[in-house]
Amino acid sequence: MLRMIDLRGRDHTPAELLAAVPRATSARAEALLTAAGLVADVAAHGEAALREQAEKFDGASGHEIRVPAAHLDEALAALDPKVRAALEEAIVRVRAGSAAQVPAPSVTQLAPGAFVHQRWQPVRRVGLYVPGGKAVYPSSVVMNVVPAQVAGVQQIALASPPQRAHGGRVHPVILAAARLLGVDEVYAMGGAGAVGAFAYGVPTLALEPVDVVTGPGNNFVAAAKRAVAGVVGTDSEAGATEILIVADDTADPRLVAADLISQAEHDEQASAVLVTESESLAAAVLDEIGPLAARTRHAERVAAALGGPQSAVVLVDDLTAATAFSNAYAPEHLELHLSNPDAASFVHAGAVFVGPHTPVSLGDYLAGSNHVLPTGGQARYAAGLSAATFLRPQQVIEYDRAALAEVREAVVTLAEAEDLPAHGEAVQARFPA
Ligand code: HSO
Ligand code: ZN
Repeated sequence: MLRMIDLRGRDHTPAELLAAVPRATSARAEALLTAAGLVADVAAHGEAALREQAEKFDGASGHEIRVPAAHLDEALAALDPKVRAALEEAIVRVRAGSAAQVPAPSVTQLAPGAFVHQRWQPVRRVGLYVPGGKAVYPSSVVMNVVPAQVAGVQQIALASPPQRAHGGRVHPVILAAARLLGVDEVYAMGGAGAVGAFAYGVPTLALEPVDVVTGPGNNFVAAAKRAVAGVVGTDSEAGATEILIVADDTADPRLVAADLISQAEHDEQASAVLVTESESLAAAVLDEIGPLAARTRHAERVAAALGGPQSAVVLVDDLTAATAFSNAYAPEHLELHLSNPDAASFVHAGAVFVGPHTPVSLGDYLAGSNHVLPTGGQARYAAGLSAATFLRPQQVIEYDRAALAEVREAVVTLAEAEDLPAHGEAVQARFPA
């Protein structure tokens, strides 16, 4: 089960901290080669390549790739009313949380008659990918579609793999969630090929190329997003789930154990890490987690994730050392179970969950935050999926004659310094002698 690492007694560099609890690695370079091949195939051969790949990877053939409206309607009609109500609650909350992510436009007046406006332009058309392999996540439909809608994206297309068990259709709960959100352009296509189809378009399906592709996926989907960089925008990569909990001896070990298990449930590669200065809490969590993990439905997967080198209980000297560990690790999810939590000092985390009543699984579904978050330490520089993912800041500049006159000499001077005299002359042309 979970191993214990004792880092007490001396300071550690961020690199040493990372080496103590190494993340599960993925065969990146290999996946990139494969994914680039699949993307190129779809770019060159369109629908035929998609069908070939569906047969090979999803065991589906003869299916309708562009999902007919009737299938979406049917799926929503068949949706369990309880699931529908829960999804509707999630949509309301995530919509409110996403609206707060839209920055207000601004105007800066630099001098009389000199203005720089900053406005936020939505991308026109996006392709959202919803995985359909090991797990089927209608919540990910909500987390992708809602921020795009809030940002003002005009066209939203969605792709998810054809399911053999459903006659080559997209999973019905995914279809129902799309329909609930008013998304009617849905494709039964998966993996790297789907990313390629979004990036390059597929004429026989009337699938127009998109401007941005987002969404979680396996290694090959992540690699495909890299392969199409420069053709379309993409969001940051969301890989195997991670939870890091910083706790002191006021924490409830049962809740800490339950939350570690909740994210371990996703994947054998998931990371679950507890960092604490309290020996008694560490011992209590280790006592709780074994029996709890054994009783859970996906006990095997959970045991693999908790037993892997990527998961551990880490003993540190004090809260400062715990904070340093967390900031070095930059987890996807950070939970604080502390008597006096100071979320502000935890600067590197995809999202921070504060207090005993805020489990990560709340955020996975309907806290009102987004669950597509940077993993693998990318939280040091990358953000989770948000309305901002679909917005581009654009500056609009307007000077009047007097304002230009004021800086005329400075522009000419810099233009001369760069040996670009025509730049200066363009300004001088506004002031004929
Ligand atoms: N914890 C996952 C998201 C998710 N959980 C979807 C349940 N469904 C990655 O943040
Ligand atoms: Zn989850």
